[in-house]
Amino acid sequence: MRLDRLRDTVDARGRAASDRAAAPLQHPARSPRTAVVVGRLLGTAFVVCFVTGLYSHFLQDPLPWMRFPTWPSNLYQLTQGIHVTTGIASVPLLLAKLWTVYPRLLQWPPVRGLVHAVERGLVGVLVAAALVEVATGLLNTYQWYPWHFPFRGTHYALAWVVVGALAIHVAAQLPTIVRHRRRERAVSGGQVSAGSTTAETTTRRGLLVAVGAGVAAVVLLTAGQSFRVLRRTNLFAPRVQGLGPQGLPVNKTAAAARVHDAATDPAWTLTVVHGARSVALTRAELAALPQTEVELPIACVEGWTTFARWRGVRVADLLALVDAPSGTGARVTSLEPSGPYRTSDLEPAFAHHPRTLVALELGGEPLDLDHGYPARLIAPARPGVLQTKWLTRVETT
Ligand SMILES: Nc1nc2c(c(=O)[nH]1)N[C@H]1C(S)=C(S)[C@@H](COP(=O)(O)O)O[C@H]1N2
Ligand SMILES: [Mo]
Repeated sequence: MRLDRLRDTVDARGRAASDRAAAPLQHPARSPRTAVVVGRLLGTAFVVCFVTGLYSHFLQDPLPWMRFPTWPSNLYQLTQGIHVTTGIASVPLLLAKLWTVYPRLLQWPPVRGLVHAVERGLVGVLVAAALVEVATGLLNTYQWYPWHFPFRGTHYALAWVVVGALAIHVAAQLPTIVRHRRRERAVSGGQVSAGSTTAETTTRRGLLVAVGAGVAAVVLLTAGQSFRVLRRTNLFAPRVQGLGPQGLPVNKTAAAARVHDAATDPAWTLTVVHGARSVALTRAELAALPQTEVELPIACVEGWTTFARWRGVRVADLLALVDAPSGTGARVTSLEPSGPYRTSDLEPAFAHHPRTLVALELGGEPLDLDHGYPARLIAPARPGVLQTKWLTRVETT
């Protein structure tokens, strides 16, 4: 049959070309075991990122039934610090994993049937989604958005793609993963294919040490933006603790938010509303109410956290002025004319929390204009994006 001959010729040529191309890429550390060992670390990093990312997502866009802990007050520093730090750590892991397995792109035959084709296609999706996810996340921490799609929605949707494709990939590779679960097993079990030669083991260890050093380096050089213990080695992170007016970094200035005139207007008042009841308080009237001092962090979604000492009026006390019952939540609104951070909602446990303040002072001085003068919200365990600056209104929800 001529068709059979043609198929055999194509197959032989393809195999020869594949072997020729793959030969120079052969490396003792490019073994299934390396792929499994690095894959385990990378998979763990992705799962940690996914879970902490979901937490951050739902804090900002909760489903109606969701309730969040108000304690510990630095909870979001922990979850988001871990999110960004593991994301950064996954860069060297992802590169090592791709280096280990990319010669497989050249394998012959490219597909061995429908299941194999689907599996390879999904690996393609996984790799592409993971690269975009990690790269956009990293650029976001530097507040650089060189693209035209909304960051949050894309990062969130891709996270599901990555985790879904990862689950299928792990399931498909389960036999290999189990075989390399423990080296002793592979060797003592006499499974020749799974065991390693000494040369292989040595180069693999070398590679893993290099990858481990890479992970340690990127963590040491950036995690100081999130965690005080590492602040001395923070050389590359976009934020430095303690830098900025009143020792606090500023993302959005009053000028950028176009609130300068409204925020410095001596006629400014804070309006507090519950149903038909409302009061408007000047800054002097707010300052004459009982003041509370708290030590609370600004923990930004980009990963940086800075603690500060705030002083101001409890939101609960303001709500009591308009007879709001303790089960009510609250919405605060900024003078900022537009933008996603103009309002934020406090569920009842946060609105009535004794450490949730309309802050007037920071570090013993009136708030800097860039930190939200005349008044800003500060509450425990919330992402920075929800700590609204330049308040004009507090209303019950
Ligand atoms: N009105 C208003 N409030 C805001 C913001 C803003 O852009 N507008 N930025 C938020 C963000 S993202 C953070 S992390 C904290 C601290 O931001 P800053 O660094 O700009 O002070 O304030 C929050 N409050
Ligand atoms: Mo932020």
